[in-house]
Amino acid sequence: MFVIATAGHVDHGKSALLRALTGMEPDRWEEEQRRGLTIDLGFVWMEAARGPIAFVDVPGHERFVGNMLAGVGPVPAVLFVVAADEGWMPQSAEHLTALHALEVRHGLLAITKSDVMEPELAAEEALLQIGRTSLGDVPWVGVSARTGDGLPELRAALDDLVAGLPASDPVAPIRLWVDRGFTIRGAGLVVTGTLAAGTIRVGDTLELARTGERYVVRELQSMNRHADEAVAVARVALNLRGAHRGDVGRGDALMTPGSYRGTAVADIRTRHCAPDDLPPGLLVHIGAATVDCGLRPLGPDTARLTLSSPLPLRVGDRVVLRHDRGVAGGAVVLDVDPPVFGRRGAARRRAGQLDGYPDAPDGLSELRRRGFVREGTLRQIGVEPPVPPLVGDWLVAPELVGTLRDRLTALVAARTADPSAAPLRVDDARKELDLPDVRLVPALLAEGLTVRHGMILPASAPDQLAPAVRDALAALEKRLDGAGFTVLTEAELAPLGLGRAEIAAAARAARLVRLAPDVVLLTRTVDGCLDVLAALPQPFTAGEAREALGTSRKVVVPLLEHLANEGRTRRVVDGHLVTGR
Ligand SMILES: Nc1nc2c(ncn2[C@@H]2O[C@H](COP(=O)(O)OP(=O)(O)OP(=O)(O)O)[C@@H](O)[C@H]2O)c(=O)[nH]1
Ligand SMILES: [Mg+2]
Repeated sequence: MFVIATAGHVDHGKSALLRALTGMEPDRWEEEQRRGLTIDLGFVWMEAARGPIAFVDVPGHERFVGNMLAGVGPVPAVLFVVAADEGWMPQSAEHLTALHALEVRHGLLAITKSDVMEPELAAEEALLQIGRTSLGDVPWVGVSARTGDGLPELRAALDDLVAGLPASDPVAPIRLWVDRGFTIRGAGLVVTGTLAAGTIRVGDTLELARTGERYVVRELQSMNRHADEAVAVARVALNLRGAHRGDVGRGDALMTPGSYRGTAVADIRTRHCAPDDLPPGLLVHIGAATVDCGLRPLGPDTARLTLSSPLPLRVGDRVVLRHDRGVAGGAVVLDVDPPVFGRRGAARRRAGQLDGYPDAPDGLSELRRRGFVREGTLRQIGVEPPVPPLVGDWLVAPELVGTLRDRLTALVAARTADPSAAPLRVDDARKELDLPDVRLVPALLAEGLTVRHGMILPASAPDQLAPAVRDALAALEKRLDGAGFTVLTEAELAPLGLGRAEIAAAARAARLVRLAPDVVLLTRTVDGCLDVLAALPQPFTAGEAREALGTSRKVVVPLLEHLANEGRTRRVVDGHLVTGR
């Protein structure tokens, strides 16, 4: 299925042409038919050589430009209509500006009312105007809805047009901009829209971006017929289970759950208008949505938009900007998660940064800017992950991986050079390198290094314990055998011949765990306490762990942190922990 929107000045014959082509009535309202004027969007379709073509018929009157924009927003191709007798008119120009802002690249020009006047003159002027936009050189056809002249040629040209449309991604996450919502007795709420990418199936769950509410698709129709699934590009009508009148309407977006983030502040690059020429208050149109927004110019062609309500924007989205005098131009969304302006000069610096942003989403520059980012976060803003995750779902900029690896190696080397220094703990390395997740530390270890008992050690580190230390430890282990959870202090250990350097060596050899000067534990005590914790009802709190071990807060807090860093316990909600991975 293909979807094409009309465009053109009021009364130029858009609706009459669709009526003649499809035999269907695009003006749905009694008022529209009475006044011979399209007010709101109309939806009709026809069978064609390459599959059905659905049309979104838009109003040409300047008062209804908002409705027009809701219709063309998600549609990839346009049937541009100019009447032979009137030629190029103000809303011809305004509609063209909007199509250019949205970067619509596929179109066809119909010069209507060819029974009233020869179409050539009007065609010449229109082709000149259209040729300067993203639509470029388009074919044209002279046609009369009254006599039917030119209709066969128009059909043939439409077949050619749809043959040249790019395929849409059938597995993309859904972002369905709703252009109509109505209720049917006995069935509840039905919403319609142009599905630009992805596949919707009966039984799918979609999330309403505005509220986060989820709805199951109970029934799916395309062209008034039931369908088990609809693959983009398509016109779809969805009956949503549990939705009531007014719950979902024009401008709402139904999304694949978890696939998006609502954005109220976005940095943009303007197209065909300069930020300084725009008023500080505007309307922004995207998909079928229209919201008020504030505009703050940053650079000669960059600005920050602050939306009155959040929208599920993606990097690379094209939007239309409109003020009270009409369509002003458009913009491409560069950043949907821009930094807050803090200190003086931040806006100027930001303008400099935005100069380097590409128009099309570029995964690698997005990753480089952030350094670290979760795969899902990139996808939510419409950016394909450019590299596989380093660990978990963490992507790290390729250059940064090398730098971090070198810094980590240097940190470890500094510790190993000093025999009295304790080995570098994994969590300290995380803090030192400012990593967002402790799991990144092992992933960044250079060859020859390994993690043992929460410490980073040379993989080949031999058990270099001096005989005296080994004897002292053996005696200690023997003394504490069966003693339960016992905490040692440096002060207690020193008389046994275990000073700071010896404790550090024993820690490297995984015989002692030193959490603080007066919290030193035998490694086997730590192992043993895990059995105690595992026997607790899961999840447990730090307080419960303290009680079970019969120790103090001062001990249990670093101990639990140590266990978490080693992955032997896991934090769940509200500071609760569970044992095991
Ligand atoms: N003679 C002649 N009249 C036409 C032709 N096409 C449309 N008309 C007439 O022009 C008038 C406007 O036609 P519409 O189809 O309503 O125009 P429109 O572009 O849909 O107008 P809006 O939707 O309000 O922007 C109607 O009275 C039509 O009968 C044509 O090919 N020849
Ligand atoms: Mg009309």
